[in-house]
Amino acid sequence: MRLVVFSNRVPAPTARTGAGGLAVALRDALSESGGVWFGWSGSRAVERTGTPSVVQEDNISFTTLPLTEEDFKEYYCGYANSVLWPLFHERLHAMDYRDAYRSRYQSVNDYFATRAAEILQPEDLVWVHDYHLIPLAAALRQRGAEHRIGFFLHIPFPPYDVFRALPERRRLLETFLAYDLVGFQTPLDARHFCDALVRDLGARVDEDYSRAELGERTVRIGSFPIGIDVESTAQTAMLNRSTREGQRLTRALRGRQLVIGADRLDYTKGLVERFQAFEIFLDNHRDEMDDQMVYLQITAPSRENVEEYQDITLQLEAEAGRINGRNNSIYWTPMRLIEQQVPRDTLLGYFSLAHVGLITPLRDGMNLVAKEFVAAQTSEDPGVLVLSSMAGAADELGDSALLVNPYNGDHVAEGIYRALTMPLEERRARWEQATTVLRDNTADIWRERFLAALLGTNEPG
Ligand code: GDG
Repeated sequence: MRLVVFSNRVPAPTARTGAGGLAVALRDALSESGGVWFGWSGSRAVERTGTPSVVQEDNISFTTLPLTEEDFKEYYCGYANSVLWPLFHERLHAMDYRDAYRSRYQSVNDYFATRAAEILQPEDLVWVHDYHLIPLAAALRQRGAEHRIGFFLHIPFPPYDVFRALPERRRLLETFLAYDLVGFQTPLDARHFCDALVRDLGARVDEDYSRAELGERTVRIGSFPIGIDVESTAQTAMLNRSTREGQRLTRALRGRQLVIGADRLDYTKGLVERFQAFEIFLDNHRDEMDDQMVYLQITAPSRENVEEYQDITLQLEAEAGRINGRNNSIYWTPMRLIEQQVPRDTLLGYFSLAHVGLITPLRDGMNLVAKEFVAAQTSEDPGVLVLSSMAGAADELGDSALLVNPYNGDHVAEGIYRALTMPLEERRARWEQATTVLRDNTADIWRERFLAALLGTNEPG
Protein backbone atom coordinates (compact mmCIF):
# COMPACT_ATOMS: atom_id res chain seq x y z
CA MET A 1 0.00 0.00 0.00
CA ARG A 2 1.33 3.41 -0.98
CA LEU A 3 1.38 6.32 1.47
CA VAL A 4 0.52 9.79 0.17
CA VAL A 5 1.42 12.67 2.49
CA PHE A 6 0.09 16.18 1.98
CA SER A 7 1.62 19.20 3.69
CA ASN A 8 1.75 22.87 2.78
CA ARG A 9 5.51 22.76 2.20
CA VAL A 10 7.34 19.73 0.86
CA PRO A 11 10.96 19.41 2.00
CA ALA A 12 13.65 19.40 -0.68
CA PRO A 13 14.39 15.80 -1.73
CA THR A 14 18.06 16.35 -0.85
CA ALA A 15 17.41 17.92 2.59
CA ARG A 16 17.84 14.76 4.64
CA THR A 17 20.57 15.94 6.94
CA GLY A 18 19.69 19.09 8.80
CA ALA A 19 15.98 18.31 8.65
CA GLY A 20 13.98 18.18 11.88
CA GLY A 21 12.43 15.07 13.43
CA LEU A 22 9.07 15.45 11.73
CA ALA A 23 10.46 15.63 8.20
CA VAL A 24 12.69 12.64 8.87
CA ALA A 25 9.91 10.54 10.45
CA LEU A 26 7.57 11.14 7.53
CA ARG A 27 10.31 10.54 5.03
CA ASP A 28 11.16 7.20 6.62
CA ALA A 29 7.52 6.14 6.43
CA LEU A 30 7.28 7.19 2.80
CA SER A 31 10.44 5.47 1.69
CA GLU A 32 9.55 2.23 3.54
CA SER A 33 6.22 1.80 1.81
CA GLY A 34 6.98 3.85 -1.28
CA GLY A 35 5.04 7.03 -1.48
CA VAL A 36 4.21 10.50 -2.59
CA TRP A 37 4.83 13.78 -0.74
CA PHE A 38 2.53 16.39 -2.19
CA GLY A 39 2.32 20.15 -1.57
CA TRP A 40 3.46 23.64 -2.44
CA SER A 41 6.88 23.97 -4.08
CA GLY A 42 7.61 27.17 -2.16
CA SER A 43 7.88 29.12 -5.41
CA ARG A 44 5.56 31.80 -6.74
CA ALA A 45 4.60 31.67 -10.41
CA VAL A 46 2.60 33.95 -12.69
CA GLU A 47 -0.10 31.30 -12.87
CA ARG A 48 -1.00 27.92 -11.38
CA THR A 49 0.26 24.98 -13.42
CA GLY A 50 -1.64 22.06 -14.87
CA THR A 51 0.90 19.39 -13.97
CA PRO A 52 2.91 19.12 -10.78
CA SER A 53 6.68 18.82 -10.80
CA VAL A 54 7.86 15.38 -9.67
CA VAL A 55 11.31 14.49 -8.30
CA GLN A 56 11.97 10.84 -7.50
CA GLU A 57 14.33 10.12 -4.58
CA ASP A 58 14.54 7.29 -2.01
CA ASN A 59 11.39 5.55 -3.26
CA ILE A 60 9.46 8.84 -2.80
CA SER A 61 7.86 11.06 -5.45
CA PHE A 62 8.25 14.64 -4.26
CA THR A 63 5.31 16.20 -6.05
CA THR A 64 4.94 19.96 -5.91
CA LEU A 65 2.86 22.77 -7.34
CA PRO A 66 3.71 26.47 -7.46
CA LEU A 67 1.33 29.09 -6.09
CA THR A 68 0.58 32.48 -7.61
CA GLU A 69 1.41 35.75 -5.87
CA GLU A 70 -2.28 36.11 -4.89
CA ASP A 71 -2.35 32.54 -3.52
CA PHE A 72 0.73 33.32 -1.45
CA LYS A 73 -0.77 36.54 -0.10
CA GLU A 74 -4.33 35.39 0.53
CA TYR A 75 -4.01 31.65 1.23
CA TYR A 76 -0.60 31.36 2.92
CA CYS A 77 0.00 34.78 4.54
CA GLY A 78 -3.74 35.49 4.72
CA TYR A 79 -6.07 32.70 5.78
CA ALA A 80 -3.46 30.22 7.06
CA ASN A 81 -1.17 32.61 8.93
CA SER A 82 -3.31 35.67 9.68
CA VAL A 83 -6.58 33.87 10.48
CA LEU A 84 -6.18 30.20 11.47
CA TRP A 85 -2.74 30.48 13.13
CA PRO A 86 -3.68 33.31 15.55
CA LEU A 87 -7.21 31.94 16.11
CA PHE A 88 -6.03 28.42 16.95
CA HIS A 89 -3.37 29.87 19.30
CA GLU A 90 -6.05 31.94 21.06
CA ARG A 91 -4.57 35.26 19.95
CA LEU A 92 -7.63 36.96 18.51
CA HIS A 93 -6.12 40.44 18.51
CA ALA A 94 -3.55 39.19 15.96
CA MET A 95 -6.25 37.90 13.63
CA ASP A 96 -6.69 39.80 10.35
CA TYR A 97 -9.80 38.43 8.70
CA ARG A 98 -10.84 39.08 5.07
CA ASP A 99 -13.49 37.31 3.02
CA ALA A 100 -11.02 37.13 0.12
CA TYR A 101 -8.65 35.09 2.30
CA ARG A 102 -11.36 32.51 2.98
CA SER A 103 -12.26 32.02 -0.67
CA ARG A 104 -8.60 31.83 -1.69
CA TYR A 105 -7.99 29.19 1.00
CA GLN A 106 -10.77 27.07 -0.44
CA SER A 107 -9.57 27.64 -3.96
CA VAL A 108 -5.97 26.56 -3.21
CA ASN A 109 -7.29 23.43 -1.48
CA ASP A 110 -9.45 22.74 -4.56
CA TYR A 111 -6.41 23.26 -6.82
CA PHE A 112 -4.32 20.78 -4.80
CA ALA A 113 -7.22 18.30 -4.75
CA THR A 114 -7.77 18.50 -8.51
CA ARG A 115 -4.12 17.82 -9.28
CA ALA A 116 -3.80 15.16 -6.56
CA ALA A 117 -6.96 13.30 -7.64
CA GLU A 118 -5.25 12.72 -11.00
CA ILE A 119 -2.38 10.80 -9.41
CA LEU A 120 -4.09 8.96 -6.52
CA GLN A 121 -4.29 5.18 -6.91
CA PRO A 122 -7.19 3.17 -5.42
CA GLU A 123 -5.14 1.51 -2.64
CA ASP A 124 -3.36 4.68 -1.46
CA LEU A 125 -3.41 5.65 2.20
CA VAL A 126 -3.67 9.43 2.52
CA TRP A 127 -2.30 11.53 5.39
CA VAL A 128 -2.94 15.28 5.40
CA HIS A 129 -0.96 17.61 7.69
CA ASP A 130 -1.91 20.81 9.41
CA TYR A 131 -4.14 23.87 9.27
CA HIS A 132 -3.28 24.94 5.73
CA LEU A 133 -5.09 21.93 4.29
CA ILE A 134 -8.13 21.26 6.51
CA PRO A 135 -10.64 21.19 3.59
CA LEU A 136 -8.46 18.93 1.44
CA ALA A 137 -10.23 15.63 2.18
CA ALA A 138 -13.64 17.15 1.44
CA ALA A 139 -12.26 18.53 -1.83
CA LEU A 140 -10.79 15.11 -2.71
CA ARG A 141 -14.07 13.35 -1.89
CA GLN A 142 -15.91 15.75 -4.21
CA ARG A 143 -13.54 14.51 -6.90
CA GLY A 144 -14.47 10.89 -6.21
CA ALA A 145 -11.76 9.84 -3.72
CA GLU A 146 -12.89 6.93 -1.53
CA HIS A 147 -9.55 6.44 0.19
CA ARG A 148 -8.83 6.23 3.88
CA ILE A 149 -7.78 9.79 4.70
CA GLY A 150 -6.28 10.94 7.99
CA PHE A 151 -5.58 14.44 9.25
CA PHE A 152 -3.10 15.58 11.88
CA LEU A 153 -3.22 19.07 13.39
CA HIS A 154 0.22 20.22 14.54
CA ILE A 155 -1.10 23.31 16.34
CA PRO A 156 -3.63 23.52 19.19
CA PHE A 157 -7.40 23.46 18.65
CA PRO A 158 -8.90 26.43 20.53
CA PRO A 159 -11.68 26.39 23.13
CA TYR A 160 -15.14 27.02 21.70
CA ASP A 161 -15.43 30.56 23.00
CA VAL A 162 -12.42 31.48 20.87
CA PHE A 163 -13.26 29.26 17.90
CA ARG A 164 -16.65 30.91 17.51
CA ALA A 165 -14.91 34.09 16.32
CA LEU A 166 -14.39 32.40 12.94
CA PRO A 167 -17.23 33.49 10.64
CA GLU A 168 -17.40 30.31 8.51
CA ARG A 169 -16.63 27.92 11.34
CA ARG A 170 -19.51 25.57 10.57
CA ARG A 171 -18.35 25.08 7.02
CA LEU A 172 -14.78 24.47 8.19
CA LEU A 173 -15.95 21.95 10.80
CA GLU A 174 -17.98 20.07 8.21
CA THR A 175 -14.86 19.58 6.13
CA PHE A 176 -13.20 17.80 9.07
CA LEU A 177 -15.92 15.17 8.78
CA ALA A 178 -14.60 14.08 5.39
CA TYR A 179 -11.64 12.46 7.18
CA ASP A 180 -11.65 8.94 8.63
CA LEU A 181 -9.33 9.94 11.47
CA VAL A 182 -8.53 13.36 12.93
CA GLY A 183 -5.50 13.49 15.22
CA PHE A 184 -4.40 16.15 17.72
CA GLN A 185 -1.32 16.76 19.84
CA THR A 186 -3.10 16.44 23.21
CA PRO A 187 -6.40 15.15 24.65
CA LEU A 188 -7.36 18.77 25.44
CA ASP A 189 -7.22 19.71 21.75
CA ALA A 190 -9.38 16.70 20.89
CA ARG A 191 -11.89 17.80 23.53
CA HIS A 192 -12.03 21.36 22.20
CA PHE A 193 -12.63 19.99 18.71
CA CYS A 194 -15.46 17.78 19.97
CA ASP A 195 -17.03 20.73 21.81
CA ALA A 196 -17.13 22.68 18.55
CA LEU A 197 -18.62 19.70 16.67
CA VAL A 198 -21.38 19.38 19.25
CA ARG A 199 -22.15 23.08 19.62
CA ASP A 200 -21.91 24.16 16.00
CA LEU A 201 -23.02 21.07 14.11
CA GLY A 202 -25.02 19.15 16.71
CA ALA A 203 -22.78 16.11 16.13
CA ARG A 204 -22.99 13.13 18.48
CA VAL A 205 -19.68 12.58 20.24
CA ASP A 206 -18.50 9.59 22.33
CA GLU A 207 -17.91 10.33 25.99
CA ASP A 208 -14.17 9.72 25.67
CA TYR A 209 -13.94 12.02 22.62
CA SER A 210 -12.80 9.19 20.37
CA ARG A 211 -15.57 9.32 17.77
CA ALA A 212 -18.08 11.76 16.32
CA GLU A 213 -21.10 11.09 14.15
CA LEU A 214 -23.13 13.42 12.00
CA GLY A 215 -25.76 11.93 9.69
CA GLU A 216 -24.02 9.26 7.62
CA ARG A 217 -20.50 10.35 8.54
CA THR A 218 -18.39 8.91 11.35
CA VAL A 219 -14.99 10.33 12.15
CA ARG A 220 -12.55 8.85 14.64
CA ILE A 221 -10.65 11.26 16.86
CA GLY A 222 -7.45 10.76 18.84
CA SER A 223 -4.49 12.37 20.49
CA PHE A 224 -1.09 11.56 19.01
CA PRO A 225 1.58 13.73 20.67
CA ILE A 226 4.43 14.13 18.21
CA GLY A 227 7.85 12.78 19.25
CA ILE A 228 11.48 13.17 18.24
CA ASP A 229 14.23 10.76 17.28
CA VAL A 230 15.92 10.65 20.70
CA GLU A 231 18.99 8.62 19.66
CA SER A 232 19.99 10.69 16.65
CA THR A 233 19.28 13.99 18.44
CA ALA A 234 21.49 12.92 21.38
CA GLN A 235 24.23 11.73 19.05
CA THR A 236 24.26 14.90 16.93
CA ALA A 237 24.23 17.05 20.07
CA MET A 238 27.17 15.17 21.55
CA LEU A 239 29.20 15.36 18.34
CA ASN A 240 28.61 19.09 18.06
CA ARG A 241 29.79 20.02 21.56
CA SER A 242 33.38 20.10 20.38
CA THR A 243 33.13 21.32 16.79
CA ARG A 244 34.54 24.76 15.98
CA GLU A 245 31.19 26.38 16.84
CA GLY A 246 30.82 24.36 20.04
CA GLN A 247 34.31 25.35 21.16
CA ARG A 248 33.64 28.98 20.34
CA LEU A 249 30.57 28.94 22.55
CA THR A 250 32.49 27.23 25.37
CA ARG A 251 35.22 29.88 25.13
CA ALA A 252 32.69 32.70 25.06
CA LEU A 253 31.02 31.34 28.20
CA ARG A 254 34.26 31.35 30.19
CA GLY A 255 32.80 28.94 32.73
CA ARG A 256 29.52 30.85 33.11
CA GLN A 257 26.27 28.86 33.03
CA LEU A 258 24.27 29.02 29.80
CA VAL A 259 20.51 29.60 29.65
CA ILE A 260 19.30 28.98 26.08
CA GLY A 261 16.11 29.64 24.14
CA ALA A 262 15.61 28.84 20.43
CA ASP A 263 12.39 29.61 18.62
CA ARG A 264 10.97 30.64 15.30
CA LEU A 265 10.36 34.37 15.56
CA ASP A 266 6.66 34.12 16.32
CA TYR A 267 4.36 35.97 18.73
CA THR A 268 3.04 32.66 20.07
CA LYS A 269 6.48 31.77 21.45
CA GLY A 270 6.21 34.40 24.21
CA LEU A 271 9.59 36.02 23.55
CA VAL A 272 8.80 39.53 24.74
CA GLU A 273 7.27 38.13 27.94
CA ARG A 274 10.33 35.86 28.33
CA PHE A 275 12.71 38.81 28.08
CA GLN A 276 10.69 40.67 30.69
CA ALA A 277 10.84 37.64 32.98
CA PHE A 278 14.60 37.52 32.50
CA GLU A 279 14.78 41.13 33.58
CA ILE A 280 12.85 40.29 36.76
CA PHE A 281 15.28 37.43 37.37
CA LEU A 282 18.20 39.89 37.08
CA ASP A 283 16.47 42.41 39.34
CA ASN A 284 15.93 39.73 41.99
CA HIS A 285 19.30 37.97 41.79
CA ARG A 286 21.70 40.48 40.25
CA ASP A 287 24.43 40.20 42.91
CA GLU A 288 24.43 36.45 43.18
CA MET A 289 24.32 35.94 39.39
CA ASP A 290 26.85 38.64 38.52
CA ASP A 291 29.08 37.22 35.73
CA GLN A 292 27.82 33.70 36.57
CA MET A 293 25.45 33.08 33.66
CA VAL A 294 24.52 34.18 30.13
CA TYR A 295 21.13 33.97 28.43
CA LEU A 296 21.43 33.20 24.71
CA GLN A 297 18.25 33.59 22.64
CA ILE A 298 18.29 32.33 19.06
CA THR A 299 15.35 33.48 16.97
CA ALA A 300 15.02 32.11 13.46
CA PRO A 301 13.26 34.57 11.10
CA SER A 302 9.81 33.38 10.08
CA ARG A 303 6.80 34.55 7.99
CA GLU A 304 8.36 37.94 7.37
CA ASN A 305 5.60 38.79 4.88
CA VAL A 306 2.93 38.75 7.58
CA GLU A 307 2.51 42.14 9.24
CA GLU A 308 2.20 40.88 12.83
CA TYR A 309 5.67 39.34 12.54
CA GLN A 310 7.42 42.53 11.48
CA ASP A 311 6.95 44.35 14.79
CA ILE A 312 8.29 41.59 17.04
CA THR A 313 11.90 41.95 15.89
CA LEU A 314 11.98 45.63 16.78
CA GLN A 315 10.30 44.93 20.09
CA LEU A 316 12.81 42.21 20.98
CA GLU A 317 15.79 44.32 19.98
CA ALA A 318 14.51 47.18 22.13
CA GLU A 319 13.92 44.88 25.13
CA ALA A 320 17.29 43.13 24.83
CA GLY A 321 19.08 46.47 24.46
CA ARG A 322 17.30 47.94 27.44
CA ILE A 323 17.87 44.89 29.68
CA ASN A 324 21.57 44.73 28.82
CA GLY A 325 21.87 48.51 29.12
CA ARG A 326 20.51 48.33 32.68
CA ASN A 327 22.69 45.38 33.68
CA ASN A 328 25.88 45.46 31.57
CA SER A 329 29.26 45.84 33.19
CA ILE A 330 32.72 45.99 31.63
CA TYR A 331 33.10 42.25 32.18
CA TRP A 332 29.56 40.90 31.66
CA THR A 333 26.72 41.16 29.13
CA PRO A 334 23.85 39.11 30.62
CA MET A 335 21.91 38.35 27.43
CA ARG A 336 22.60 37.83 23.73
CA LEU A 337 19.99 37.91 21.01
CA ILE A 338 20.84 36.20 17.74
CA GLU A 339 18.44 36.94 14.91
CA GLN A 340 19.41 34.19 12.52
CA GLN A 341 18.68 30.59 11.80
CA VAL A 342 21.52 28.49 13.20
CA PRO A 343 22.32 25.16 11.44
CA ARG A 344 20.53 22.29 13.15
CA ASP A 345 23.70 20.41 14.15
CA THR A 346 25.23 23.53 15.68
CA LEU A 347 21.99 24.28 17.53
CA LEU A 348 21.89 20.81 19.08
CA GLY A 349 25.54 21.25 20.13
CA TYR A 350 24.58 24.51 21.87
CA PHE A 351 21.68 22.76 23.63
CA SER A 352 24.10 20.16 24.89
CA LEU A 353 26.38 22.84 26.39
CA ALA A 354 23.48 24.66 28.06
CA HIS A 355 22.49 24.39 31.73
CA VAL A 356 18.94 25.64 31.31
CA GLY A 357 16.49 25.40 28.39
CA LEU A 358 14.07 28.32 28.58
CA ILE A 359 10.98 27.50 26.49
CA THR A 360 7.98 29.62 27.39
CA PRO A 361 5.43 29.82 24.55
CA LEU A 362 2.10 31.49 25.32
CA ARG A 363 0.50 28.56 23.47
CA ASP A 364 2.06 25.77 21.43
CA GLY A 365 0.73 22.57 19.86
CA MET A 366 3.69 20.56 21.14
CA ASN A 367 7.08 22.39 20.99
CA LEU A 368 9.82 20.15 19.69
CA VAL A 369 12.61 22.41 20.97
CA ALA A 370 11.70 21.37 24.52
CA LYS A 371 12.09 17.70 23.60
CA GLU A 372 15.30 18.31 21.64
CA PHE A 373 16.80 20.18 24.61
CA VAL A 374 16.15 17.20 26.91
CA ALA A 375 17.55 14.71 24.38
CA ALA A 376 20.69 16.83 23.96
CA GLN A 377 21.65 16.65 27.66
CA THR A 378 24.25 14.27 29.05
CA SER A 379 23.31 11.86 31.85
CA GLU A 380 26.34 12.88 33.97
CA ASP A 381 25.48 16.56 34.17
CA PRO A 382 22.04 17.22 32.67
CA GLY A 383 20.61 20.70 32.25
CA VAL A 384 17.12 21.69 33.41
CA LEU A 385 14.13 22.44 31.20
CA VAL A 386 12.01 25.47 32.21
CA LEU A 387 8.85 24.86 30.22
CA SER A 388 5.61 26.74 29.69
CA SER A 389 2.54 24.94 30.99
CA MET A 390 0.79 26.22 27.82
CA ALA A 391 2.88 24.01 25.48
CA GLY A 392 1.57 20.60 24.44
CA ALA A 393 4.93 19.17 25.58
CA ALA A 394 4.03 20.04 29.20
CA ASP A 395 1.27 17.44 29.04
CA GLU A 396 3.80 14.65 28.50
CA LEU A 397 6.89 15.98 30.29
CA GLY A 398 4.93 17.15 33.35
CA ASP A 399 6.97 17.35 36.54
CA SER A 400 10.20 16.25 34.90
CA ALA A 401 10.44 19.90 33.76
CA LEU A 402 10.06 23.06 35.82
CA LEU A 403 6.62 24.07 34.57
CA VAL A 404 5.97 27.81 34.55
CA ASN A 405 3.11 30.08 33.59
CA PRO A 406 4.46 32.25 30.73
CA TYR A 407 2.07 35.07 31.66
CA ASN A 408 3.57 35.30 35.15
CA GLY A 409 7.00 36.95 34.88
CA ASP A 410 7.76 36.41 38.59
CA HIS A 411 7.07 32.71 38.20
CA VAL A 412 9.28 32.37 35.10
CA ALA A 413 12.05 34.38 36.81
CA GLU A 414 11.99 32.02 39.80
CA GLY A 415 12.00 29.03 37.41
CA ILE A 416 15.23 30.33 35.85
CA TYR A 417 16.79 30.80 39.30
CA ARG A 418 15.70 27.37 40.55
CA ALA A 419 17.02 25.72 37.39
CA LEU A 420 20.41 27.43 37.68
CA THR A 421 20.80 26.43 41.31
CA MET A 422 19.27 22.94 41.19
CA PRO A 423 21.43 20.19 42.83
CA LEU A 424 22.87 17.52 40.51
CA GLU A 425 20.84 14.71 42.07
CA GLU A 426 17.53 16.42 41.36
CA ARG A 427 18.63 17.36 37.83
CA ARG A 428 19.50 13.74 37.14
CA ALA A 429 16.21 12.41 38.50
CA ARG A 430 14.19 14.86 36.40
CA TRP A 431 16.22 14.16 33.28
CA GLU A 432 15.84 10.36 33.68
CA GLN A 433 12.09 10.80 33.97
CA ALA A 434 11.92 13.08 30.91
CA THR A 435 14.10 10.78 28.83
CA THR A 436 11.88 7.80 29.58
CA VAL A 437 8.89 9.80 28.34
CA LEU A 438 10.71 10.74 25.12
CA ARG A 439 11.89 7.19 24.45
CA ASP A 440 8.36 5.85 24.90
CA ASN A 441 7.06 8.16 22.19
CA THR A 442 9.64 8.74 19.46
CA ALA A 443 8.86 10.22 16.04
CA ASP A 444 8.68 6.67 14.63
CA ILE A 445 6.27 5.51 17.33
CA TRP A 446 4.08 8.61 16.77
CA ARG A 447 3.85 7.94 13.04
CA GLU A 448 3.19 4.22 13.48
CA ARG A 449 0.44 4.90 16.04
CA PHE A 450 -1.26 7.35 13.72
CA LEU A 451 -1.06 5.12 10.66
CA ALA A 452 -2.20 2.04 12.60
CA ALA A 453 -5.20 4.03 13.88
CA LEU A 454 -5.94 5.22 10.35
CA LEU A 455 -5.85 1.65 9.08
CA GLY A 456 -8.20 0.72 11.91
CA THR A 457 -5.80 -1.78 13.45
CA ASN A 458 -5.74 -0.03 16.84
CA GLU A 459 -7.84 2.39 18.75
CA PRO A 460 -6.90 6.07 18.68
CA GLY A 461 -5.46 7.27 22.02
C1 GDG B 1 4.72 23.40 14.77
C2 GDG B 1 3.90 23.66 16.03
C3 GDG B 1 4.75 21.49 16.95
C4 GDG B 1 14.31 26.45 15.90
N1 GDG B 1 15.23 27.42 15.73
C5 GDG B 1 16.11 26.95 14.83
C6 GDG B 1 15.70 25.67 14.44
N2 GDG B 1 14.59 25.39 15.11
C7 GDG B 1 13.89 24.10 14.96
C8 GDG B 1 13.77 23.38 16.27
C9 GDG B 1 12.56 22.49 16.02
C10 GDG B 1 11.74 23.31 15.02
O1 GDG B 1 12.61 24.30 14.46
C11 GDG B 1 10.62 24.09 15.70
O2 GDG B 1 9.64 23.20 16.10
P1 GDG B 1 8.59 23.59 17.22
O3 GDG B 1 7.84 22.34 17.54
O4 GDG B 1 9.30 24.12 18.40
O5 GDG B 1 7.68 24.75 16.65
P2 GDG B 1 6.90 25.14 15.26
O6 GDG B 1 7.85 25.46 14.19
O7 GDG B 1 5.96 26.22 15.64
O8 GDG B 1 6.11 23.80 14.83
C12 GDG B 1 4.56 22.98 17.23
C13 GDG B 1 5.42 21.26 15.61
O9 GDG B 1 4.75 21.96 14.56
C14 GDG B 1 5.48 19.78 15.24
O10 GDG B 1 4.23 19.19 15.29
O11 GDG B 1 5.57 20.95 17.96
O12 GDG B 1 3.78 23.15 18.39
O13 GDG B 1 3.74 25.04 16.27
O14 GDG B 1 12.92 21.28 15.42
O15 GDG B 1 14.97 22.69 16.55
N3 GDG B 1 16.35 24.89 13.56
C15 GDG B 1 17.48 25.40 13.02
N4 GDG B 1 17.94 26.66 13.36
C16 GDG B 1 17.30 27.45 14.25
O16 GDG B 1 17.74 28.57 14.52
N5 GDG B 1 18.16 24.66 12.14
